[in-house]
Amino acid sequence: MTAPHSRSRRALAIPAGMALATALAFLPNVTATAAPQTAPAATDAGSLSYVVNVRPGHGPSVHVKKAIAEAGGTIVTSYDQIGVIVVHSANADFAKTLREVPGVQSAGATRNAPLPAQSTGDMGTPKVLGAEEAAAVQAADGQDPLEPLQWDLPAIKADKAHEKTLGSDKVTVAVLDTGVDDTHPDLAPNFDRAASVNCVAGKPDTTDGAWRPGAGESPHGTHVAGEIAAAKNGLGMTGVAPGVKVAGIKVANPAGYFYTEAVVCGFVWAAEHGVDVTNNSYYTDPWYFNCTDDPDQKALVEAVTRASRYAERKGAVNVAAAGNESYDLAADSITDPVSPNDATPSDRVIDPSECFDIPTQLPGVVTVSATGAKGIKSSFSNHGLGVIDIAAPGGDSTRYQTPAPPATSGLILGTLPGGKWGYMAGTSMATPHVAGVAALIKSTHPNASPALVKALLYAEADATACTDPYDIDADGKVDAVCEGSKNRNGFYGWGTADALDAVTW
Ligand SMILES: [Ca+2]
Ligand SMILES: [Ca+2]
Ligand SMILES: [Ca+2]
Repeated sequence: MTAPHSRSRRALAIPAGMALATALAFLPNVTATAAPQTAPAATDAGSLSYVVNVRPGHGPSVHVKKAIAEAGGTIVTSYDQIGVIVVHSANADFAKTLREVPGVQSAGATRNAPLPAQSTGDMGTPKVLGAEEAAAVQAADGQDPLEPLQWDLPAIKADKAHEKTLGSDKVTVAVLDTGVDDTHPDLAPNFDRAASVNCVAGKPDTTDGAWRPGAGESPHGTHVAGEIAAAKNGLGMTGVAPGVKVAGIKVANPAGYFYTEAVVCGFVWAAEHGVDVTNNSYYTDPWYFNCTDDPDQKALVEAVTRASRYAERKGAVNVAAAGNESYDLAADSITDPVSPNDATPSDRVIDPSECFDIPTQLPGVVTVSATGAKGIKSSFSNHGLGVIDIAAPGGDSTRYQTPAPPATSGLILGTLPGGKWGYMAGTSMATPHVAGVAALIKSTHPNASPALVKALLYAEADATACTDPYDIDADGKVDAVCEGSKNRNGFYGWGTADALDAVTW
C-alpha cells in the first residue's frame, strides 16, 4: 500500500491487501506518490498553522489576543461566528501554551510540516478520454454525446429524472476540493462565481478565478463538479443535476493537502453564500483519524465540527466520502498506516468510536460509500454499520464489476481541466452523485431544511441488501463483512441514491 497524502486519493481505488502494482494496473496512469519531501519556503520558515477554539459568538478577547501574541502567534483570521481563530506561529510550544489560557477551549497544530508545503505533484491521475474513443460513442436522442459512457446515471435513475426536470438554478452545490475549472464548456453554463472562492490560506481569497486549480494541480475538484452539474447542452457529458448551479471552494493546497483551516474557511464561506449542498470528497489532513484524546487532534475535530454544523445551520446539506481503504469504520480497532501524512507516518491502532475521519464521520454529515457498475460495494470502499448513510456509484476495477455496453469503463466519467473529460474512481466519485441527488430534492422542495432533505434522501434511497458473502475478487476469501438489515446496513446504509424519486416525491 502506498501512503496517501490527501483525501483526493479517494480517487484511487486500491483494495485493501492488494499490491500497489496490481492496483495501479487497473487504474491506468495512476502513479504512486512518495511521502512528500517538503522544504520550508524562504518566508515564514518554520511556521506552523494552528486553530484556537474559543466561545463562539464573540471575537477573541483582548486577553486571548494578548496570549496569542505573547506565545509568538500571528492571527491570520478569526471566525467569530464559530469561535475558531486561525494562527501562524514558529513556536513549537504554541498550542501547549494556548491550551493553558483561560477562555481557550482547545488549540492544536493543523500540520506537521512547515508552511507552505511544497507541491509534490501527482494525486491520482485520471484516465483521459481520447478523441477517437469519444468519437466512437453513439448517443441516443436527447443524450449528450458522452452520456452512453455514463452507466452511473441509469444506476441512480438520473436519466429518468432528467425527463422530468434537470433541477433548479436556484440551488447551488459547492465543491470543497482542489479547485474547479469553470472555463470548462460543460461547467461554464452552471457555474456560480459568487459562491466560489479560494480558502487554501485559511481565509477567503476572493480574487477572480482563485477557485481554479493551478497548472499541474489535481483535476479532482473539476471531475467532481462535472459529475454533479455538467450541463445538458449537447456537448460532452451530463451531470446528475444538470440544471443546478455548482461552485468551487478551493481548500487543497498545490500539494493536495486539505488542512483544517482551509476546510473551516470553506464551510463558513458556504454557510454565508447561500450554498444548499456541500460536496466533501476528502479527509482533513494530516490525520486519517483524529483522536479526541490527543489535544491537537481534538482541536481539529472541534474546529471542523463547528464549521460543518454552522453550514448546516445556515441551510447546507454536507455530503462526504467514506474513504477508499476498505476499512470497517464500525470495527473495534483499525490500523492506520498513513498518519500523519505530512511527516513520518507510523502504524497507529485506533478506536474508530473515538478517532474520527473528518468531515465524513462528524454528526449530521451524510457519509457515502461507493458502488461499482454491478451495483455492488466497490472493492475499495470503506463501510460500517451505523457509519455509512447511503451508497452511490464510485466505480470499481473493470475486472470486478463490468458495465453493460455501450459503457466501456467501470470507472466514473467526469470533466477535467482544459476542456477534457476522463475517468476516475473512488468514494470521491460516489459522493457527488449523492450531492447531485440532494440538489434535485432541494429543487423539488425549495423550502426544505437540511434535516428534511436528508430525511428524503434516505427515505427515497433504494434499499439494497447486504452482499453476503462479499468476495469481490473471487479468490474464495471473504473481503469484507456487511452487517445490518436490507433497509439499513454497513455497505449501503439506507440504500442506493435515487434521482427519480428525488424529482417525483
Ligand atoms: Ca454536457
Ligand atoms: Ca426509491
Ligand atoms: Ca476475496
